[in-house]
Amino acid sequence: MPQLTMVKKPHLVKSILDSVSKAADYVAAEPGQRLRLSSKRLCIALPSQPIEIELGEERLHVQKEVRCDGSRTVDPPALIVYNPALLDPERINYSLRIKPGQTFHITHTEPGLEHLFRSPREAFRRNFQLEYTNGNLVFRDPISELGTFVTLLEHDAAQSQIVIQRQNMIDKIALLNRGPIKALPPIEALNLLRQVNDVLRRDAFREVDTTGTAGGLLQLPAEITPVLIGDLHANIDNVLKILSESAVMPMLEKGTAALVFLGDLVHPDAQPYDDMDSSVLMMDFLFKLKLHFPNGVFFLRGNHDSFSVEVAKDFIPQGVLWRDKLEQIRGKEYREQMELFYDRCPVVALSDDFIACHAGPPSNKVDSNQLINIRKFPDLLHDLTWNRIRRPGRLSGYFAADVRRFRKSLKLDKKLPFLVSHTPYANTDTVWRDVAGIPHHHILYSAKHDEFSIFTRINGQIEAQVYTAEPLLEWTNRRAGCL
Ligand SMILES: [Mn+2]
Repeated sequence: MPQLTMVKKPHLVKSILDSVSKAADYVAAEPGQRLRLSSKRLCIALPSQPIEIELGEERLHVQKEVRCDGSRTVDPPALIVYNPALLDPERINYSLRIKPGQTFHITHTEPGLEHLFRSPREAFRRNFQLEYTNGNLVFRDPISELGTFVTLLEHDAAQSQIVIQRQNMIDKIALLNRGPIKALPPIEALNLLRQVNDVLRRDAFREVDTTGTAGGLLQLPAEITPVLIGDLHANIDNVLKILSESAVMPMLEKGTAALVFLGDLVHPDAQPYDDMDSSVLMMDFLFKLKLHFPNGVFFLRGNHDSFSVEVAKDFIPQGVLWRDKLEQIRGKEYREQMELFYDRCPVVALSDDFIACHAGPPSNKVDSNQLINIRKFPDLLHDLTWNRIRRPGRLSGYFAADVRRFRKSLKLDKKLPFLVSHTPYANTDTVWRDVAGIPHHHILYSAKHDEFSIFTRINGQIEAQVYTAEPLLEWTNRRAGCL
């Protein structure tokens, strides 16, 4: 009813005007209209279309973040910022999220921001800011003589290139899995795991130990882009999110990227802790992935990748429950094969620009020969998969000197980034750079259900990428039914 709209509009404008500072110009932007940022602030109600920001030669797109199915992620939605010119099927691109209440400020001090631009120095000459509050976008560029323009694009955010690319990737995943992702029948599951264990015996990029089996050290060639994934704790949605993002799938297909899981693939870290079905689903899917990309998928061992009685959460003995569950649904041989799988997992990953393991540095000197022959050194294995960083209020745990010794004893550069998962350092965030003041030591966590982080190589640099979590299993399986 047009009359209703006519009556409502002034109120809408008024409420928006009330909610922003008087210094801002409220603009009812029309699609296609190119607005020049003057020294004043420019305010636009969050539109359903992406907005293009022109900063000289550089273009950024800002849009509300939508899921693969077009629905919004959270309410109010986060914004995603990316450079459409850098969306490339050959390399992983960087994107950034702005949550309600946050301000996006283009400045060289913001970690990772340079990866949004082809020539970041040019972009950093400006002082561009985007404030996202109360459903409004407030743009500001005090250095206006350089000419900064804002254009509302014609298409809906759900039809943007970045969303369509992700939908195509989900279709690829469904094809790879040959149908919906669900727990396999027992015989099929056993055959799959046996094949994976065969691959692991002579796994790529791992020098063999004295028994002739692939050793505990994964040495990833420098030309392969690593995608380092922290604890997942049976959160399959986050695996699907990582695989659907950017050029991960095309690069896996070409052999130019590799997934390196930093352990703790199983056992939920949120209630119900005793649910083992999600862990069964996770392993079935990851094993298929490993067989599909034998040289592109690697599982470092975590403390939860075990049937140990030591493994418990809130007094729930997840290790024992996991063993019993597998024996109950898949039989004794499957359980034994899973034990063999854990035994054959590497423990440390190394490349030219990072070293990574599940938990933390060992408490003693170590050389690469010991890492390769880790099965002979159970204490070393325990350290690398169980150690925790020393946190406020705790007396035990590793600290800066242990990290230094770890690098030094392996003759590594003292600035080589050392990445672990295992211990979320705080309740907020999912990545902690230079954690506890330890230089070049970072913790990432990939199991949370609202957001999570990975590390990857962007423009030749190991960098964290934060993603908003998204329930993708259902969408993937729905797409699988359509293919
Ligand atoms: Mn752990």
